[in-house]
Amino acid sequence: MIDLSPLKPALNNKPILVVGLGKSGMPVYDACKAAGIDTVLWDDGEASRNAAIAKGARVENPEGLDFNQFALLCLSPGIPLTHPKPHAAVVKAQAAGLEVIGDIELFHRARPKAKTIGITGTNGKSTTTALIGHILKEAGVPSAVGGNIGEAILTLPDLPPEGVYVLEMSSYQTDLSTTFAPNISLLVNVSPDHIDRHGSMEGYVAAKERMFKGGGTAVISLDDEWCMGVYERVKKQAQRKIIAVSCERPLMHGVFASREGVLFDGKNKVADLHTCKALQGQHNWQNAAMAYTACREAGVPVDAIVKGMQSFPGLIHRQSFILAINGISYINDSKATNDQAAAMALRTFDPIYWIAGGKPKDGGYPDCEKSLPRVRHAFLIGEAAAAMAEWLKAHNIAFTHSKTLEQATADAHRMAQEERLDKAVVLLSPACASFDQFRNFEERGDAFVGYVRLLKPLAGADATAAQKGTTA
Ligand code: UMA
Repeated sequence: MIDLSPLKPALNNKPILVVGLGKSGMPVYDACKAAGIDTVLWDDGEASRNAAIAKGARVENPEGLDFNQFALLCLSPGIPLTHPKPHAAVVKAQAAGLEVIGDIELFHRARPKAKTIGITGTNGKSTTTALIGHILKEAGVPSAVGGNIGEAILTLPDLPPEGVYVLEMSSYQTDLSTTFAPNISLLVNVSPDHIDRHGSMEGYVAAKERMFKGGGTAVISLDDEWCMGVYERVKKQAQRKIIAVSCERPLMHGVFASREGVLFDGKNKVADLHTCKALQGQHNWQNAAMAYTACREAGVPVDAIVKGMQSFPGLIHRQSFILAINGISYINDSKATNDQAAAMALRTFDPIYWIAGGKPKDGGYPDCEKSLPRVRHAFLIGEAAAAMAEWLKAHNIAFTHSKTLEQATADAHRMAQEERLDKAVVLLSPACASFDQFRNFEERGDAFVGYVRLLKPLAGADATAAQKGTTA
């Protein structure tokens, strides 16, 4: 746990108001308690409040409180700061002239000299974050990985001075980081997302751009117009060393991953990315190029970076290889809860026995549509199945209405093993949320891995080649 005691002098013996008691809020309470800092807690959910009360915390509805008694408001990232409308506690805090910050800002104020690498972007930031953490670990650099990726920052260990904190940062978290910006900041890509929370695309990009204030290094992709805008503005400010990364055009003074999967640093070839098993597909080559640049800037030797990329096991539930049976790979991409994320998987494999469906999201599947010719057959599950069936019919893609994930796994397995097409995959990449049949995407992915592990090579299959490989 991060030691927050250096914060104490600035608090003037006043308590911190903590609103939101989930994954990031409760560690704020725990770390404050350990440091002898008083807190008053609130959560709009009764169960969360009761859990905090059971831990002995002081829980009070901020509506009835005088905010002048507090040193600051620490808000959880998921709670609206500005849009669609600020949470009532934010309104009261602002009226009382109270700072509103997040847990990452608290960390920074307690450990202002800590070395940090921050990763933001719309897609791929978790993979890039995990990859950087893996490379640093394999290279013997003391490091810890946290932030939006799931480990709240205050739960991370206190690292020695040479240690590096690798932080995935969502736009919600950058919004709440009023003075903090990482030493090395990465912008992987930007496409429309979370507009409801930021009011507009410009608001969303501005939140991400907060990662580049002050000095340090900026690593920015040039492959979309929004990133290009950030690149130009950061360059103009001239406060950070800036390194461009692209997957679309060779860069004399930047890092480039070619369409063929070769990574270049300027003119020098650094690695054949096909040797990095968990980093397949152009979107992963972008992640690899970003991670390579960050680790190089952090002082890791190039050969150690390449070794780290090659041994990276990938993220569970994200295009993660489970096993192969007779050359057919079974891939868990349960994290693909929307069209865009599933489209990335569809672009990566060919031919695909595609397990899709679940609780549908608005907007249909325009991104997946572009890769439909790679789908050999779809196996549909959950609430979205009927609408997906109509959509597939309109594009002449064969499908089976399997209803449940267990049935879909069995159906896809049977067909894939009968046909034994070269490079075929059975892919769970639902393009939908999981809540109609599972608690979350993790539970859905775990269930799929469980069903796949029980599959048997079918009659006539080459049993000697069966079931090789491990879960990533
Ligand atoms: N709550 C209220 N009032 C509200 C809204 C929420 O009281 O109006 C309470 C809820 O009852 C709940 C708590 O706030 O008890 C949840 O807070 P939260 O939504 O900020 O979520 P945490 O559990 O604290 O998890 C957060 C991040 N969640 C969000 O940003 C939504 C996690 O990112 C992150 O892993 C975690 O901190 C640790 O740092 C998740 C996420 O969905 C993965 N991120 C979004 C994304 O990736 O798209 C941004």
